[in-house]
Amino acid sequence: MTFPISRRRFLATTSATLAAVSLPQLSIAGATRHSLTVGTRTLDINGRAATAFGLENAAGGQGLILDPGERFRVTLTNALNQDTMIHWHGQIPPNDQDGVPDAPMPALRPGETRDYDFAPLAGTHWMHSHFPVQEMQLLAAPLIVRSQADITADRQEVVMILQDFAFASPDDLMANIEHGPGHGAMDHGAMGHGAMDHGGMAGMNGMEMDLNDIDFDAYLANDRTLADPEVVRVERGGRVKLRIINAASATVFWIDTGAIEGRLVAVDGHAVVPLSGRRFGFAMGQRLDIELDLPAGEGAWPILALREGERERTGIILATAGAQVSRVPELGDAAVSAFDYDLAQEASLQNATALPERAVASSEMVMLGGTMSPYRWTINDRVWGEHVPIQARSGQRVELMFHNMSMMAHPMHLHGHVFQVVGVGGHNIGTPRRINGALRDTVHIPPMSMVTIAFDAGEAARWMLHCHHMPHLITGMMTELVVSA
Ligand SMILES: [Cu+2]
Repeated sequence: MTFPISRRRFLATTSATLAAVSLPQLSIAGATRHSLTVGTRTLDINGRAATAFGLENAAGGQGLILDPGERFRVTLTNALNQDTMIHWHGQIPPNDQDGVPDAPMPALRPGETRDYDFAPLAGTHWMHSHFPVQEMQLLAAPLIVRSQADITADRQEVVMILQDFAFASPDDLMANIEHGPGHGAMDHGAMGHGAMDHGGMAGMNGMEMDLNDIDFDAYLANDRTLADPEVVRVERGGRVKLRIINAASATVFWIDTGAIEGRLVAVDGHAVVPLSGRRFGFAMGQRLDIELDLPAGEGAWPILALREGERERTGIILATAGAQVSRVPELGDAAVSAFDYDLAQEASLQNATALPERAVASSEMVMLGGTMSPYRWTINDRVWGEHVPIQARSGQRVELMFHNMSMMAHPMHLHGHVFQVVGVGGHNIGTPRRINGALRDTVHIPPMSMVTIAFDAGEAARWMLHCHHMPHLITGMMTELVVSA
């Protein structure tokens, strides 16, 4: 998934299947209507054919890249034999284009077509089904909106979308989580948690946490594993901007830039004060933009995504035309740590543009809870359907203090808003403190910790607030922010 920019010659790639995202079309800004079709596709997962969902554009690739100033004018077609609904994650469309079934628009029936038209936010975003079981079957794709600065910068942009894949159906995966392998085992103590691998890991001061509910069959970067990774051709001494999307249903990753030190320049599509490093983590729903300055000579540089708490990894390879590309094993030497159990990364992020100063009109605690057995995840002790909506008034400054009282982390996504992370605290963090943190749409709350977000309530409408861990969402971890006029 690479595309050229105006000041660079076209960079050829080695694989015929690389054009996963369409090349930006030359167009008068706003005049083009794009088409996206939700359908099925066949992937090769380590030599075994797999059927997955996808979001195909007119050029035959997945997802969409928009030019600066271009409107999001899309005709979406449901070519599945079941209902679907696509959410434009990271965008703030009018509420009736937000893409949540029956909130307020009904899902698209098989064969149905629907038009979308709104002014998009620039940055690295994505699109996915708001039916969790469809997202678990890879119904997700990049949604990249380039800025004028992207056009003038002399750097190659490389999109990397990460997903977790299982041959088993989502229903079987859920049955395994809830009841153990074979669905019938009642003895959770002896049988463990079925598909769960007991990814428990001690934090810095010994606190146990549960990391991974499902052992997937494969971890994908741009639809491929490290057995046959995408090789992206890069120029010697060139600058690369990685646009990385965690579209996995239940996997937190560390991005490892290996030999090259990276600069984290944006999260969730919003600029941060650049942060240097070789390893940055992110949870489901989140995005990382990382700039790399390549060495002057020939070379091949794997950009890896490491599954937190485990040895599995995936990734792509950046390689100059003459470089030897060697095989990167799919298992690392040792398990990597849990991501951000002490909020060290989140607390080190600083927005490039803060929210305007404004008095806080409403401040609310949001308790995140749940248990592995029974497998049930809650917001304010309630599941979706029994939830009590959070209220706000349009234009008012709202603060939500997430308190995670459970042993799993929860990436919390708020629809229709960009928020700022303004506070961290908790078991591994210490006394709550204010920070001038990142602008985001999805924030990761580790076990026994708290994170405070601030935002100005937007359009008067019902906006979803939910955990982006799909099995958590399936069991009910969603509520609403109801904004009144
Ligand atoms: Cu969760």
